[in-house]
Amino acid sequence: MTDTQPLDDVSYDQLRQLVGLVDYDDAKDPFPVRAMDAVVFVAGNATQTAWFYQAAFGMDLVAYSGPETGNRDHKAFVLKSGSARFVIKGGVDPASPLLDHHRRHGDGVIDLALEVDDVDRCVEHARAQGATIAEEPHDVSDEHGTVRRAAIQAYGETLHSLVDRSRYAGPYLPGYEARTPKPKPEGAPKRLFQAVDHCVGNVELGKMDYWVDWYNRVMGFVNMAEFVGDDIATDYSALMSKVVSNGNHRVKFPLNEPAVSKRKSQIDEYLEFYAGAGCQHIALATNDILATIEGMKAAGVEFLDTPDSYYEDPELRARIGEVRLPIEELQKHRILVDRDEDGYLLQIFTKPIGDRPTVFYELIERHGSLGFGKGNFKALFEAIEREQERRGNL
Ligand code: TYF
Ligand code: FE
Repeated sequence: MTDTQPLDDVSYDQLRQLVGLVDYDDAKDPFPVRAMDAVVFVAGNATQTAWFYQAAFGMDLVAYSGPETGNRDHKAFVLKSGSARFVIKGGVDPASPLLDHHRRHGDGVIDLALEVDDVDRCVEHARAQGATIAEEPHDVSDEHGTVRRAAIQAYGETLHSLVDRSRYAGPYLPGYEARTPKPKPEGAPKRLFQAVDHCVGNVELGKMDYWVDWYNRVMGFVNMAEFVGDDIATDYSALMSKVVSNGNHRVKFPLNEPAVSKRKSQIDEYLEFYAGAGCQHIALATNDILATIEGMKAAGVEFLDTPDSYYEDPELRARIGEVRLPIEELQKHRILVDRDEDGYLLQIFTKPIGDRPTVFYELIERHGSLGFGKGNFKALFEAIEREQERRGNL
């Protein structure tokens, strides 16, 4: 498997910096994963949600499936930004299973689809490790070629589709028709982000280690160094967190569980409103976080606030040292900074983007750091709790 192949017009070297890749030889990997294939969402109104991702996240509509293309069950919009692909689905037929899913969970992620070279080999390994196979390996074909796919059941009702598109030249999957993206307004950046950096799962109390072990065994994922342990959990975070990733860190899945604390954990709020375990946030990698935030803010996207005291703290200033942007600029946009032994990162978080207080986004600009912003956990969790309080859920 050539892990150095470029994804669309984002080169391997750009990705290395954007999402923090490490060198890795997957010759002995029982379940080699190339990249995220897509983040698949269900929305109460996919037609309008697809519009949101174009207008506010600057994504390009590249493919479509729906009643007009012979799909009577649902509409599906395929959106791209660099190497990141989102698919937004919404039920059309009143009997569509997507509508039942939406009734239970609201807008959310139904599938974190993974691109693999050998679907059958991955499924056999997963089966031997006791995973539930939601969809057995099979071919789907059209005039553009053949895709081999399968799906594994992960936390809650979340799936991991496994997709081998090496024999396929169509715009997404068989059954989808290509769409020509709308031209961008004059002067608008080509795109607001280039890649999916990580996708976080919230699981029930006491289940984090089960799912870490599941990713280790079933998908051969390795544990990353960054985590929120007992010590931090009881002090202020109200959550515990561990991170698993594929060998070269292209695919990173942090997993959170609520911690028992004085107040209701933000993870409990999610589990209550999502009605179970599910994907909590998706981090999008950008090489110009300022332009990304400005573009999204202009379209009405709301970000978490960070108090001025964060930027005025001399300890923070000493710890972060020199970064690409002046501190005044970071403060103006409430951008968080963290530095570790490998480098630094800039990050910011949106408020939940739907009606339920569940799914939100992170924007991350990495400069060497392979972490997740551990130094910002306190400021971030306090900001999340302020929002939780405004919703009356603390
Ligand atoms: O993905 C991460 O680990 C960071 C921090 O509920 C984080 O983005 C962790 C848990 C959480 C929100 C953010
Ligand atoms: Fe994150």
